[in-house]
Amino acid sequence: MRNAPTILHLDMDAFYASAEQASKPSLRGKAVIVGGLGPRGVVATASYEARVFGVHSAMPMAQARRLAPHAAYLVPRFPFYRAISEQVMGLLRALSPLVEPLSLDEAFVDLEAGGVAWDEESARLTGARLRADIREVTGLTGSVGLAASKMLAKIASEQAKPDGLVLIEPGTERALLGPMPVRTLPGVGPATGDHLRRAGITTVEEIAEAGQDELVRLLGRAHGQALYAMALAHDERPVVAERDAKSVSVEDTYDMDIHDRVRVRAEVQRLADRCVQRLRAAGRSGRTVVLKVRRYDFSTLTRSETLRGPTDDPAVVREAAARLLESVDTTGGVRLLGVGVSGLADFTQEDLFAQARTAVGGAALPEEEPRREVQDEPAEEPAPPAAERRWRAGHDVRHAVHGHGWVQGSGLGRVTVRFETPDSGPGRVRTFRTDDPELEPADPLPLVTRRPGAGALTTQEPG
Ligand code: DCP
Ligand code: MG
Repeated sequence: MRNAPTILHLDMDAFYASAEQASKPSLRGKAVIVGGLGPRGVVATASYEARVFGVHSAMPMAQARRLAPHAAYLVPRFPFYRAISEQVMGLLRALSPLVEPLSLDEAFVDLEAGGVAWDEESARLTGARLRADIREVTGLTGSVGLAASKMLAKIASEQAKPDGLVLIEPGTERALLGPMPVRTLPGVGPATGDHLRRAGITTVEEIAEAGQDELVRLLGRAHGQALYAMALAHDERPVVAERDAKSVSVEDTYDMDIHDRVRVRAEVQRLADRCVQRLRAAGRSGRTVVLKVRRYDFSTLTRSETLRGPTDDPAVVREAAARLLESVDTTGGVRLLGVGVSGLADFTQEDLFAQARTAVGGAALPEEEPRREVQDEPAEEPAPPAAERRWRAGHDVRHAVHGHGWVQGSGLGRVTVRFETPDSGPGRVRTFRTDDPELEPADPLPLVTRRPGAGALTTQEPG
């Protein structure tokens, strides 16, 4: 392990919700919940103001509504978040060739490989500058962790949240990890956590004290050894630039074998979505979809399917992964599932969408419809009438007279619009008929407006 804290982990704060608040001045400082709004919807994320009520990611939306009835509820706008993510990843790539995105709002950066940091002081300075740059370019805040390993850098950014920076000094890792709950370590989910607790192990220090043999006895060879090493703060995993990677894949090991075929299918879909998130965060696309299955008896098989053209479309990857799963017998139960995309290429989004559509046999979405992203948006029944479907809660609109705004709600032939922009004050609400010819869907406005040669727009505003 290196002896300088030059691995950086960045994680944007309440990413989707912060993006919405920056875009909609009336929501700043308020509880905002983003996710699927249908009866089976789940929370993608909640603003920190909403977290006070106990709302968090992956919670059923119905439960969130009970906890925070007065919050603003919005559907996710993935193209908007992706555009911000590209700005952030661009700033990271300016620091180092070794940038490993984990999702739209999260990445590791090897600062040493980029020559921008070599010791504690230069690392701290680089991290602080990065946070300032992110704020200036995107208008949003991100938290930074710095450490000598990926595991510790990620723990540090978690501690830094929200809007902070934490640096873990090399040599202090074990003392820091010791009192932390076992769940802090990567790969320890609820079931492994329970398993360890029944053996009297609740903290990282207790894992270290138990020793490797005991861990292997409790959790099996691979998992036991890996966990023991992490408890000693040993983590040699390098930062791998997705650009150099030949494939992008995600996998999950399950604490208990999954027997239920429906659950296996659902897990594969979820992994496909996560894989596409990583692919997109890296600005890439791929032609071959790979499914990996490790069965109850540790027999591991992979199946792959090559598409006609490269894709980064979640629907295409999901469908291919689902097809591949149909050729695998999982009756005895599975302990690991993985989905990957290989044959990577750099393509512009536009090309990809066109090719992805061909790849699924011309099942094209109408051009004028915003692309419905599959992730976290299960089919939401009942479908609203066509006129109202144009006006999705939270999406931007433009009115011929009143200008730019966003849909606050629609129904019964009416649509309510709040007229405000990222650099206006909180705006006023007006209601229109859903077929009002003066109202049309619009693209999101940039969160930060800059004049050539000038700083941020704030200098221009009176008062
Ligand atoms: N996300 C999601 N479903 C989840 C978790 C996250 O759709 N179960 C989405 C919404 C988040 C984004 O991914 O905004 C980033 O995930 P994070 O876990 O980093 O959560 P946040 O950025 O929202 O909050 P934090 O400040 O805790 O990082
Ligand atoms: Mg985040």
